[in-house]
Amino acid sequence: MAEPVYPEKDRAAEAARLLSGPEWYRHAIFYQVYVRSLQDSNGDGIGDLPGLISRLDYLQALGVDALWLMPVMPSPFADSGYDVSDYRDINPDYGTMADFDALLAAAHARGMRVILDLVLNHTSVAHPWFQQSRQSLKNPKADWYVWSDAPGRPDIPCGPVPTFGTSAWTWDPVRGQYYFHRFYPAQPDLNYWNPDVVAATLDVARFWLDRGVDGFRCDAIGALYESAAGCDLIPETVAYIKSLRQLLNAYPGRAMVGEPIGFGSEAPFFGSGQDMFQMAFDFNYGFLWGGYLNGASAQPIADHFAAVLQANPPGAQNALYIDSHDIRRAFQAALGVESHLRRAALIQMTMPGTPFVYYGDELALRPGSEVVVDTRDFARTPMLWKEAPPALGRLDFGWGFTTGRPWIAFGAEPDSTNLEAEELDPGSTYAFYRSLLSLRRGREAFGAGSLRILPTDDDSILLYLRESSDESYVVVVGMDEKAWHTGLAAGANLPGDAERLLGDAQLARTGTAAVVHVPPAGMGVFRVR
Ligand SMILES: [Ca+2]
Ligand SMILES: [Ca+2]
Repeated sequence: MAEPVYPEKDRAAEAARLLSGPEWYRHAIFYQVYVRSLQDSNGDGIGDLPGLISRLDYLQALGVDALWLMPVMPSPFADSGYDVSDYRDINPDYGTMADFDALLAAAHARGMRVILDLVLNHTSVAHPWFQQSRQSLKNPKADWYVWSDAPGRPDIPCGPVPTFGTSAWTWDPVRGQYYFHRFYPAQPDLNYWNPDVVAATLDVARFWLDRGVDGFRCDAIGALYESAAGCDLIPETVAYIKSLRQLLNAYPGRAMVGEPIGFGSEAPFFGSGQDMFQMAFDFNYGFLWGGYLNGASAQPIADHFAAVLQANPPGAQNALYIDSHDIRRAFQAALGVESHLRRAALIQMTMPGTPFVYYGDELALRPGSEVVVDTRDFARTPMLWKEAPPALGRLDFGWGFTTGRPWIAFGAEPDSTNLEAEELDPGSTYAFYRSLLSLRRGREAFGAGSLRILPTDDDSILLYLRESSDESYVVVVGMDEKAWHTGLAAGANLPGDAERLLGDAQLARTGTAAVVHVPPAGMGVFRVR
């Protein structure tokens, strides 16, 4: 091993400094948890909060700073918990409020934060608010939902979000009217034009902040209000988000991330950078990286991130993911090529933004094939913690997730994608994630540094520089999986010599130019100052 070119900082101290400051969310690595599929503690086949608590040490060792819990509130489960029937309790499948408090305490004791999925656009049909609203045209909550005599209203020009059906209106025989829903019929939209709804939902946020949560991931938040002018992030919804942010600001050190609807710029979700969301999901990269990395050209990725940086106000940044509960597993988007997935993760960790690792990304978890709620379940299969003893039938084994029968069948190839197997293999995706998360930790340049794209004369090489006040890093990602490439970046003007911290590419300076040699599917991260 060569002598380090640059004196190493105390990365743990740097991480502690960055993660305790007001912009901690820019430096944190988030981990998206589907509680149902992470760890079962009582053998009923359903992951739960005590199970999650038992895996916090694992997550901390992996390098995770914050957890996003997908919905943990009571729900009839028509949409995997995104149909809430009680905003102030815990789904009994997952545990109790005492279990939740214990999770918060255990996470905080490890310096990890916990944000909750806040699903405010709609409730479950089973929510008492809806049950009351549907009773008559005149009751205290008659106007809490969006009702109509016809399956449509001139002031509501939108249909359902694609994949949730063909009509946004469902007949309710109790009330004798139709109700509006952007998502499944079991998810009626709340009527935000009613100030009581605004007050009640802000109160829900207050309830959880008082309980000690560190913020929210706001589901479908652009869809709160509808008007003749449109249904997505109209001015009234913007005003609501600003109220929510004001509420959040009363609690120090909290942050929230918004889920846009569809593609386009995330910038409208940030406002000034101080008055709406701190983070919003980057749908473009999350959905399209598979195509980017399959192409030979690095240009679209470079263009995307350069445009993002241009559009976003100071302090706010995109939340970067390579898969989630809503889309296919990263392994599928990578067309089954793990090196492809790893390069996508490298970009996710080193381009401007906050990385959100979906549980199982670190194992390159394969998709499942069983459907319980809908086909998105293919990306929601349980974690694989242990190898199957040879004597046991693979299908009957719980893989360390459960001692019982799992709520849904495990994903494909469990023999090679369980944690025990990957821990033993220095070439595994898990080993790669360990080094990748460790690389990002305590390095301000990746969380909040500037970005300079370094164009080379070979378009199958993505090359960029991230800089903080006292450190500079070069990242190189090869687009080609089959051949070596050499690229010359004229005028790169790198500030110093290259010390490779990760990967297999080579980087050298020749005058003001930089030269990179990239193996097939190669990559590299270099410190240059
Ligand atoms: Ca359980
Ligand atoms: Ca709505």
